[in-house]
Amino acid sequence: MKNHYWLGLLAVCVTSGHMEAQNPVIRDQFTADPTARVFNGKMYLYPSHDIPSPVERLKEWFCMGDYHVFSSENLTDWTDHGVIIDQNDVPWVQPDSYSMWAPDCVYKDGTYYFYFPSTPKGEGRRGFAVGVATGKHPEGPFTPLEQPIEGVSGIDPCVMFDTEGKAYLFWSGGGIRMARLKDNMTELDSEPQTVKGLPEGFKEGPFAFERNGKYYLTFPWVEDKTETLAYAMSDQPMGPYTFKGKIMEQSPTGCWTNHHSIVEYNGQWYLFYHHNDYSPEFDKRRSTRIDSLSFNDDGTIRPVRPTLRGVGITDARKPVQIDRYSEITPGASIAYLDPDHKFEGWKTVLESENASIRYNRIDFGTTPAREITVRVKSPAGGRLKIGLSGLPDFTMKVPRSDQWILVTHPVSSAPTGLHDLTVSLESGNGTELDWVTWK
Ligand code: FUB
Repeated sequence: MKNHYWLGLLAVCVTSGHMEAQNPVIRDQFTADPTARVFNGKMYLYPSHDIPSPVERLKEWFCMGDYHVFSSENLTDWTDHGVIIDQNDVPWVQPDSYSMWAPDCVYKDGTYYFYFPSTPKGEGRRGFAVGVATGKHPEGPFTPLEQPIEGVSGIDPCVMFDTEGKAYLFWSGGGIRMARLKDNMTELDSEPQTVKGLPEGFKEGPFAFERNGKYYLTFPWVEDKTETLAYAMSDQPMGPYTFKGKIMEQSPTGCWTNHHSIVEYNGQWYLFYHHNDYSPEFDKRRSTRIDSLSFNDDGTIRPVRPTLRGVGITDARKPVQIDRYSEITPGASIAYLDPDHKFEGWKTVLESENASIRYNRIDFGTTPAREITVRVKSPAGGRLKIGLSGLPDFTMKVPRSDQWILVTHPVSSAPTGLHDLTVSLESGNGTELDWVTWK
């Protein structure tokens, strides 16, 4: 996005806190441990906020000092509502402890309850407590309670409601723990207990939910080297739970953590999870991804394959970042536009003839598109074949250039509606593509 026109567009988007995205979905900051919740017909995202550590002791560890909340109506365009809680505004949190780990947020009787772990104040205090902040709107403002929840020692709080509307708190700390919550949502209503029936091996990040009268307890689980996402099911909110298997395998790139939430929105279930897309060299700087999730007839969860394309429909009139591909062939690859500034995003590299990349679900609307523009760099010059599903392919010439240039070509098929795009290299080995758009 180095071209001035698009830099201008980006500046408008960023100043209004507005981002459009595939995976990762938030593209201007790190967003780990994504808890997604639907409130008032909108998707809200409550992640933790990884930052490069300003303090020496956390240079090689997790470092988070505040929480932002994001919202979206289409899972493609996201609004950043800014900071909702800062560590130094919470009375019980040790100042500058930078341990605002995975949060949750739920609604009950007119109030939004935001749950978060952190390091409690006190000389030599170790470990985590879980606090609550309350607000009248999902995007805040939230007011933190004076003290953390008594009896909870650990991280990764998650609240589940049963079919009667009773709330349960799950968290991790020496296994996965749970207790009933009182109606005030801020105190335990039962002795904490460790959830039984889960597999051996490290587990954290519980996310529990109810669907069709069945209770699901899902959690990151180290089966081999790094965290998979796994789950157990029960007919009762407090168990006994029966282990059912994995939802997502460990990452082949070695990112040690995964952390997730599962939510239904407009009739489709989604898995929110994280990966270190913008920080491949250090896995404590993570970013939120979303992929679709579905269930078998018996209620078990179908495994989810992580994708870059993610979910949602992309507007043909905006830059379509085809490096977030649906499918890629040998000879095509992706790379950072600028390895020193990874938030600038990625490019597609078409190394050899016939290499191609496909990007699904582009919306051309009802007004036929008349021309395509490609941001491209082709040291050898060459030809691209452009295919839109259901329409005839055409080729466009790309002039020789060592710099990024915009190349525009007429589109005689006048696309409207939804199409999948395939871009293939006819000639010009080493041609690079940033994005594609239509007018
Ligand atoms: O983000 C810090 C910790 O990493 C979370 O609390 C864990 O679940 C893991 O994702």
